Amino acid sequence: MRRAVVAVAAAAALALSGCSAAPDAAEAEPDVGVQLFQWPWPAIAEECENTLGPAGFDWVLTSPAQEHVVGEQWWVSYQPVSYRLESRLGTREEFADMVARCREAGVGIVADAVVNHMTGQDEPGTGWAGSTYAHTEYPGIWSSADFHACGLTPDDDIRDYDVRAQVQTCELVNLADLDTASPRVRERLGAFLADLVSLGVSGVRIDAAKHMAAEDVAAIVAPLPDDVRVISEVIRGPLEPIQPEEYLGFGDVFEFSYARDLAPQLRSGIFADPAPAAEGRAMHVPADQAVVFVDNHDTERGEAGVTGRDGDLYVLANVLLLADDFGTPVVYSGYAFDDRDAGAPTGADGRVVADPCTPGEHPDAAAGERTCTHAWAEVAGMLDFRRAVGDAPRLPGVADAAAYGFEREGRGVVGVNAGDESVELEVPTSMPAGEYCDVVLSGGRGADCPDGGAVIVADGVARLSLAPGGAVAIHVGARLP
Ligand code: LM2
Ligand code: CA
Repeated sequence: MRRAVVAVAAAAALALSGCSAAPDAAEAEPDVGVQLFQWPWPAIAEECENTLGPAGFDWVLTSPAQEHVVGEQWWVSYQPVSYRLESRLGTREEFADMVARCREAGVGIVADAVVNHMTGQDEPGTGWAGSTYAHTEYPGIWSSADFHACGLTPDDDIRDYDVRAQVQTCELVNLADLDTASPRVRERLGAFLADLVSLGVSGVRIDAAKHMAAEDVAAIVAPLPDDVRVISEVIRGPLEPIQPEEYLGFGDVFEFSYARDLAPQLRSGIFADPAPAAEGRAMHVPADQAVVFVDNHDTERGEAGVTGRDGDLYVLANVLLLADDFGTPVVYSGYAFDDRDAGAPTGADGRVVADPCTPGEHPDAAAGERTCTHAWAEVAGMLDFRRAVGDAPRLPGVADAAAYGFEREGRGVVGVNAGDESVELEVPTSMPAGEYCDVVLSGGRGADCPDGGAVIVADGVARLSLAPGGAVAIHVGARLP
């Protein structure tokens, strides 16, 4: 129901704008997110002011804010102990301050919300903020009657993703599974989300949404205001019974197919044009409800995608993500690691720390250091590109050796080279003839275009000089005098 309202409003806006894609069309509202994985609240507030707002990011996806079990690993964030907003990432006050300061900088906050489960601990314990708990006992919040006891597997753990009831009512890696069909449970979880909204968040990520029946999630988010963005995390398993499409009735979903399609193209240097966004892409939810990404905190530790460990290819992946006309892109920014479980660096008090990123810098992050993806010149340049091309459609591309490029009709041209030979790529374009500044190299600062940053468009062709592992992008707003 919530989503329907949004869709009708969007359709009305489209009708008003006449749906024109002419080169002088008004720039479409860009809508780019960034996942600041395990970034503490005060540091996110600073990034909003110094880097994200100026670069034009629209929202930050945070890590969970809930009180969690005590431990060094990053994933303690996914074992809630209570709904107090007191965590290694900051206090309730700091969370509220972050939301306010980011909003002031033009950046919304999308909070990761863990509502499918509580802890995966077998022994009783005390959480980060002092709340006591046992596996299915959370004093003042939940008792064992509020949890599923699926009775479908020997230890009540999920075994078989082909069995819907197991996936949704058994325990995910021993995490105590809330009975989200219960009205009482739904109401309490809804109150938690409402609390986040009362602090000003603009959206929520529903963690482990696949592990809750879509109707349960629908009921939990139903009381939220219509303009709160709900993004369900439903990892697409192509042959599984539970599909992301089930979760579109009340919000958007993360579309895992996007990165799975992109990565092999970059690795092989063999690129294929996707179907036009308006027609939809195979195994993708519709573009207007798809949140797409190169990687996230789970895939960079699991799936064989392109990640920060892939050097140039990772830059190219982000360039293509941001140049595309499909879905809402989320840039991922975390920290380098060599142990999957390793938590983000902490101070003496056990709280997570993060130094500010320097806009335009692209540090070579060693294990434990922040990648600062969101501050890279290449990313800032592509946000600039995205603003300039607006809703101009992506046209069929051209390939030459391991290089590939395409036009956003009349407004921008992008090219990447996934091979180890230089390529002069000729991309047909209806952009006006002239000299343009490569925004990937310049970080979007077109006026003082760096040496080697000029790209010629003549006779309906953009000539992109693509170094091995390089990317170039030009747009109508970065034409040189
Ligand atoms: C998610 N989405 O659906 C998160 O994106 C993902 O990062 C979470 O897993 C998962 N679902 C649960 O919220 C992470 C991490 C796991 C970790 C869990 C719980 O990837 O490794 O599991 O959080 O903290 C860990 C141990 C696991 C153990 C479990 C419970 O790795 O071996 O299971 O804790 O103690 C016995
Ligand atoms: Ca469940």
